[in-house]
Amino acid sequence: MMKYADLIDQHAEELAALECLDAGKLFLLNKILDVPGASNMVRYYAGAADKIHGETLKMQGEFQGYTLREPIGVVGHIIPWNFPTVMFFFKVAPALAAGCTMIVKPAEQTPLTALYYAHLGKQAGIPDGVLNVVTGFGHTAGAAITAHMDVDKVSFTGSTEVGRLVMEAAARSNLKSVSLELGGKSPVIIFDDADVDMAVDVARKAIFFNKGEICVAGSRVYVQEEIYDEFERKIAESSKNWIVGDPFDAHVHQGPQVDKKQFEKVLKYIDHGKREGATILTGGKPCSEKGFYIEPTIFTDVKDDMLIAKDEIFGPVMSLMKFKTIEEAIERANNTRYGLAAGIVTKDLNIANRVSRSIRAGIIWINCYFAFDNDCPFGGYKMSGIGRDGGMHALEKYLHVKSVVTPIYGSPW
Ligand code: TXE
Repeated sequence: MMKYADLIDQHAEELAALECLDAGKLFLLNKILDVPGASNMVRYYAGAADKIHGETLKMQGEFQGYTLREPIGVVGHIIPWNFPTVMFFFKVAPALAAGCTMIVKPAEQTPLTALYYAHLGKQAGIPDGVLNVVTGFGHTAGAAITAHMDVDKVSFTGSTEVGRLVMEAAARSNLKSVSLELGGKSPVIIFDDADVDMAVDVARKAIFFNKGEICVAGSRVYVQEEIYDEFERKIAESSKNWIVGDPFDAHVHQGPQVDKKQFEKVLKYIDHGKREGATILTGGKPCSEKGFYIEPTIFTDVKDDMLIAKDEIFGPVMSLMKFKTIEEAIERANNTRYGLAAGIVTKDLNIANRVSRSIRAGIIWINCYFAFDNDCPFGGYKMSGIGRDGGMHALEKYLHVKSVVTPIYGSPW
């Protein structure tokens, strides 16, 4: 695994370019964040591989008992197109460390880096048959994995709709273990005492980073009434400096949506928002005739029950809303079927503590957003999923626990 990590670093330039061509993700960020993040994650789990321990059990009878933690077996990893590199290693690195064999099915939109990572894995000396990449569509290649009788576990990241299909297929076949990382509609709550410029920066990144194609995107922004007007004015100004264009250009903040289907889906939601009575503060249309570029879009006059405030759009579209009290903010933030992430911007530690414990979501960012680390478990409450990627928690998904019991004084049975 250490050798694998070194090879990833040595090929960072090609990998970043492939990701840019395939997914429209920014070349520079791929090169300085996603690819080195991947090798770093491989090293993190490599360090865990020889620290997977069992326990000595406190048996009441005259028995000696202990547990073994064994690889769960053959794992199917089904991954999406928005972070092809990060998703690949979120799944593959802990499963390798746990001793599993695996089949990775990348998204049909973005198979290139997964194939390159398989090639580097072979060069690193991972034995044949351990790390396999099978490209293909979801309803064929993906479904074959989820229904297979010899696959022991599926680890899936993608839409909530397909997550449901994955569970159904597992239930109908061999009851394989399933973990799901699904969609989100994450709130960012900005309190009156916040530094407004910092809050604008957090909220802007939370939704426009990676063109909004990110499961933890902060798509619902709630701002307390005293600072609302100032915030609205400043975020409108700042979104003018958010540059959309060629993802190979180092000055660009946002590339094109991944494909035509996603581009059209986002525009449909924007149109729906207008028809429901929300007001466009900035953006609201494609940037150019050619390519799948969409202006960073902010809606005001949004009601909680509008589709744009309820559905995962997966594009650069923010719903900006006003609130009065902390209780109201908590209630509205939790009023969603999702529970993946949340952001809080405040200088008041009591507010930060209270709100972070009251929001039902897998990760809470206080005065920041997207702060990830290898050791940070990540996953959803409610319909955002089951199980955790990241950290030592991810290893557990790929391990069985076996109890072994022996009589201490010969066999009494
Ligand atoms: O995802 P799918 P799509 C959300 C986001 C986006 C929407 C649709 O809102 O707009 O989903 O994106 C495989 N059996 N997210 O359609 O279909 C598929 O081939 C087994 C959030 O691209 O869920 C791909 O490898 N597998 C999300 C993976 O599932 C199947 C990231 C994801 O595709 C399958 C992506 C089937 N029947 C989209 N059907 C997040 N949580 O980050 C498809 N697949």
